[in-house]
Amino acid sequence: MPTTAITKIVDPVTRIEGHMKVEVTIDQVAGQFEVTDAHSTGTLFRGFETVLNGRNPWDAPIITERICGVCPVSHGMASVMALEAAAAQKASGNARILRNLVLGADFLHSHILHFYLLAAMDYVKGPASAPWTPAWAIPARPGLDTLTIAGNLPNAIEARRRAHEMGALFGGRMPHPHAYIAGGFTAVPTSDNITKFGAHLDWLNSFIQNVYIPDVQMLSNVYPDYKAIGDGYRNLLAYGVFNLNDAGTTKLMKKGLVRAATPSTVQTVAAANINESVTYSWYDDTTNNLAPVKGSTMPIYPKTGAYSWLKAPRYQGEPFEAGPLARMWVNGNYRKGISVMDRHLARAQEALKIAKAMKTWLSQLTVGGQVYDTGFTLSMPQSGSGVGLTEAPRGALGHWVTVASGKISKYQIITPTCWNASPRDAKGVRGPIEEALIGTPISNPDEPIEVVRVIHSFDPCLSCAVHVMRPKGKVTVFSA
Ligand code: NFE
Repeated sequence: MPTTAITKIVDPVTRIEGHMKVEVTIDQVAGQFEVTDAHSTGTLFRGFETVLNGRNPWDAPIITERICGVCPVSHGMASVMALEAAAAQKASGNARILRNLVLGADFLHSHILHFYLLAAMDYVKGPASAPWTPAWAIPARPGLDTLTIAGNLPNAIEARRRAHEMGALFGGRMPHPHAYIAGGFTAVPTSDNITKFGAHLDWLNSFIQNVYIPDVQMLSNVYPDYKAIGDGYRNLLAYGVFNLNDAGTTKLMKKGLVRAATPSTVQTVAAANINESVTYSWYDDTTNNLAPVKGSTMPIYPKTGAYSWLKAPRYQGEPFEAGPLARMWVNGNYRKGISVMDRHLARAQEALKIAKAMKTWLSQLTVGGQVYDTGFTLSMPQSGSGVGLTEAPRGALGHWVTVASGKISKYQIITPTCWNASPRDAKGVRGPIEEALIGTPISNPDEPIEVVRVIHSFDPCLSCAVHVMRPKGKVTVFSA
């Protein structure tokens, strides 16, 4: 272990999008290196809210789906929900079911992609060639053969392709399906599409049960120490998703939150309790601590003390973790723990829950049936506002829209990664990933693979550049 500080750039740290860096301070505590502080930085100004101002409200789902190629369907869903709330309408019947099916397919592709192509590489070695190298040395632990390229990785790629094809069968294309419109859905189910969708779904159900879940369990068995690493605040938040009736009163994954002090008590969630702090974000301080319905996107760069383009969303002033573990915990489906490995296990088990439900939904479609609410006014209200709270694969997602003179006058989006990867808030309280990193034991400060494992357990839709600092030493920089 080096005793003199070093400066080093590792590029890339891993194989995800390039919009994030995390700076950690590593120090010796009781003779062991561990993370003693962390700063999470979103390095990309997204600005979709600004793009939407002055647009026709009908454009919002199409535009907001472009926020991301991994979770576009969730943005389409949140957007149509917000518009329908503004117009006091709801999609029903076939439209509700088709929305669920295409969103469900997106969850399946995303969860499988995350485990095999993004997270597993933190534990097993790839071949010694690009894009697998350069890579940090991973201390060998036997028993992970199925996670290699000679193991289930090719099957995972096929699983992802099949899930994408399912989305395209009803959504028209993947990513960015254009089928989500306020008031309904644009595709009418045919027997042919239902049969094709069902064949892929059966294959995926089998893959999830017989390959994905056993592989995650195997990883958890080989790395039991990661059940005690990366817990964070233990506050969990879910908005709920997949309406099971047209009124939206029952959902496959319900809305709720739990706090660390009372983990068995699911509390209600109200959008009015959410606000966003910008004290440490590159936004104008006059927009600090606003509820998203009143929120504003006023970039200021540079700004003293700020270190992220992410705002810091808080619920009743507290940071909350969003994601599959939050959803599964709120629903009572997974309550074994909160840690790196629990996030992976809950994600895999959620995939099975959704895939099984999709089989039922498929059987509920009416071939050739109506997919648009004819009672829906084709013109949006000239003025009004609405919120769409739903779930993306990575967790709670909200869109807030205000319409004035027939145009969008305000649009605010809070993504799950914004909840998880947020910087400090106005009170100086760390975001969930920052907090989860504290106390993480590090075996080699020059190649702190443990830091990446904690970050990846949240499945952030970002790439990570990790800055490692040692007090009194030079700075070691790992950039993606
Ligand atoms: Ni870009 Fe997304 C999901 C959303 S992450 S992947 O899941 O919303 O913030």
